[in-house]
Amino acid sequence: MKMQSVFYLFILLVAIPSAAISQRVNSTINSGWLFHKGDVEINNEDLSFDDWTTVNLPHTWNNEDAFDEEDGFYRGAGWYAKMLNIPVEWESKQVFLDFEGANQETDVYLNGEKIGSHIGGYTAFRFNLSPYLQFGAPNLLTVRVTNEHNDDIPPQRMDYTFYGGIYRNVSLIVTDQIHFDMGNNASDGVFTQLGDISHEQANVSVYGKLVNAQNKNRSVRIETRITDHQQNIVVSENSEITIPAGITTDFETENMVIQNPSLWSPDNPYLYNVIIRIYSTGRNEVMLDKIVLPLGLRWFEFDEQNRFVLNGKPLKLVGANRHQDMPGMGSALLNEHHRNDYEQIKELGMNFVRLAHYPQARAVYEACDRLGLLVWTEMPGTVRITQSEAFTENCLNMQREHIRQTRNHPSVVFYGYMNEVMIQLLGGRNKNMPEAERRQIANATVELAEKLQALSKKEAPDRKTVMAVHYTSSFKYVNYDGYNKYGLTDVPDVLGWNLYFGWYYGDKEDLTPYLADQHERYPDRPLIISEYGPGADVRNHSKTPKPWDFTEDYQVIMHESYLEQMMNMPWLAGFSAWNGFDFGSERRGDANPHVNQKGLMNYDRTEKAVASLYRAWFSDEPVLHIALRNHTQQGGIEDSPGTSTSKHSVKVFSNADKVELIVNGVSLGAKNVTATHTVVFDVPFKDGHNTLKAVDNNEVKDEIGVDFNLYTRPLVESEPKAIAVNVGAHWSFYDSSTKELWMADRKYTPGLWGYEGGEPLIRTGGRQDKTGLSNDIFGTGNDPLFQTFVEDIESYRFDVKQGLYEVKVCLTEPNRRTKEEELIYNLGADEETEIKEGSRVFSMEINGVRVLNHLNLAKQYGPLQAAVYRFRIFAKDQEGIRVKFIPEEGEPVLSGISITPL
Ligand code: GCB
Repeated sequence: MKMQSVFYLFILLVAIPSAAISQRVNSTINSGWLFHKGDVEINNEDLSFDDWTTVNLPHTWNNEDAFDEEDGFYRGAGWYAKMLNIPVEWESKQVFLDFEGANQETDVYLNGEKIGSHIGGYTAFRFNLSPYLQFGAPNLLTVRVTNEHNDDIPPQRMDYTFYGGIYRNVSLIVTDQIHFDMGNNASDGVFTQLGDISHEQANVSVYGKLVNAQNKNRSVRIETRITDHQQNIVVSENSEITIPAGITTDFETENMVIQNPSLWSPDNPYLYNVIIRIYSTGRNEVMLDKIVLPLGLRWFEFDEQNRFVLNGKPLKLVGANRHQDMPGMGSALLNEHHRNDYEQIKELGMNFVRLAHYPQARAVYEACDRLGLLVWTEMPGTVRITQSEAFTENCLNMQREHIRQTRNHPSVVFYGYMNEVMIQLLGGRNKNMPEAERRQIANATVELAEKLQALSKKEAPDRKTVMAVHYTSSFKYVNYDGYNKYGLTDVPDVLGWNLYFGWYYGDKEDLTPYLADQHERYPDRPLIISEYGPGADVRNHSKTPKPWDFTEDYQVIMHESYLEQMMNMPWLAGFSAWNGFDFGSERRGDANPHVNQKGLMNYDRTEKAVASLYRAWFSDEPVLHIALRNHTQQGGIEDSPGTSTSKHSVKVFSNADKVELIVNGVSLGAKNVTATHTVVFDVPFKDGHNTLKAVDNNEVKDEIGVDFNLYTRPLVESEPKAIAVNVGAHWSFYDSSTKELWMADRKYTPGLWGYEGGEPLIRTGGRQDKTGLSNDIFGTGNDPLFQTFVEDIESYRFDVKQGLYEVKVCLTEPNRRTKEEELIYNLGADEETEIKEGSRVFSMEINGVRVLNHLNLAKQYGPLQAAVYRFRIFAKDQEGIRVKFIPEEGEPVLSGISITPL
């Protein structure tokens, strides 16, 4: 290695505490790493860091490329390097290097020598550095991480982005030679075990291992204390133990009794601490190591009616799923980001979270303990298993690490393995698979599930196991009820159903009959609806919302219906919405490409309207919310000539008894709030600014302003103003950067505007009709505007007053096979829809003037490329604006059109 690069690295040193320490020091070393994307030869004499960049951890190399317009994202190796300045005092200590997570295979080198490796992207791992360190000297730490696909490692394909890199904290932990076990799967090394618990008394044991890394026997005293929330000592036990030289020994403090315990629950997340210390024995006792564990006293079970029961009381689990990524950062989140997310979920009034689809950061489990969120945590989900021995081994190891790393957290109640693991096997793609082959794969899957079940019960006998399966009944080609048929659903203690009636398939109302049938046939099975919910983009709104329009309105409608249904299934233990937050899924082409938009919250953590619906249902705080926060820019045509208003229904979410809405100073009256916590008012919007004030029977108030663009009937009755139309769509799209409201489309009627000839592109033939495309449209961020079309359009007309106008035309060549075919996780993907191939050529005239000649979008721009033209046109009196499409080959298409008076 070149001397000058070493010197450079010295400058990046992070101060590592070197004071004499009698107990462990745990310090992150996240700052000032060098990073190189791609592989390097680590032992190469010429290794230079010249083209490496400085990064701070957490870090991923996919925070940008997983969102660009090119297919795929970098899945390969990356190298990290950091110089560690190791003080001479640490020679008498033990130094451990702790990774909270790196995706997904990691090799670690110290001073060029490989010291270990780890498989799996979501669990922590740790190495003892002491045998390799040079004390009082700089040591070069290099780490190779790769997120390349590996058939032996779960997850395989999933609907989320597998960001690569060291995306969680890295720490040095320095302990005495005598310490609690640091080598047990990066766990605490010490575990709490709850015994009998009642409202009167709780029984707690603590066990673990002690390590003596010295070459002489040592006698130590172990002190185990339980302290309450105010740090008062509740119980304290001592024991003495001799640890032979170089040996790891078991220890246990049994049956510590707490009288009148404060029980842990979502309403009262009371945490005790267990503080375990090791002291040297003899005249001058010195504390050698100390560990502090959270302790929540609670018990849970399922009753005969399959209800979840916490501390003796039935509790419906109400929650959300959560993925670990945010805009611009990918998965490289700070502890604060993790904590904020769970605080936000809790604030909705929820008591439950599913950490889909993998173990999450330590800060997450700590937050859930503190906030009182019951946790379903699972090992990396996968849509298929591979039948290699290595795959099985990796699954088992991951689950072991996962459980040992998290089982001290009282919030954790469910350990999951497998998510929709038979989606490929039972899907339409495998319709021609011989039954014998399908059964063989199914049996192998069940066998793996049984191994994971056995391991999970052994590692955490006091928790329930769970798996999530998907709806299979209406799959066209395949065995009805596959999961039950092959016996997979008999394996876990609790079954999670991911159900998307009203989105990927069926009607939202199908939820109850489907699940009731499952419950009837398997009455002993505790059930959770582990996923449900439609995609929603807060830029899209509709008066006639439908599945797949990605409107906020449809999202509200579907959640309203699900909530009502789920709360009326007494035997349903609980549910978790898909998803708490939008999240990155590189292959998706929805309204905001590369993002799965089923979040209750946007990707940037701002709220969608539906979040307040949950608050109204579940929060203990007063909730009164006019559901228009993301819909303050609206437009429409007056209801009938001369009314000067346009009526639109507005929802108010509330947990009071009565709500009154006052619009522009006029009361629309008070309405009773029903059990669904939604009140609907028919609001007459006037042109310009409208104020809406809601007040409930407890004097709680909410207020919002809406800017409404009212168009008169006929248009010529008022002064000309801009009109923008999201052609082919039944929803409006708002572009906040240009402040354009692209209104829902309409057929032309005299005096107003609309298309003549042709029909909106609706994809049929799948399990759900879809308006427009679900593809990334290149060269624009306004995908919903370009994703819809009127095909075979003849003309677009605006019956406007005389004047000079700018006419803007938005076009895209839609001819491409839909990418959904490739998105295994898209549950509608077994449809055989193909967007018609073939070229189209057309010309365009505006008011008789030829403005575009022989336009061939496929040839000139390529498919799915946004093309925009602006024209100036003088509309004569009585003439209006008429944009005519003249077909030459194929059918003309139009995605958007606007006119602006100049
Ligand atoms: C599922 C999967 C989840 C997907 C979700 C969806 O069933 O478990 O990973 O993201 O559906 O949005 O399609």
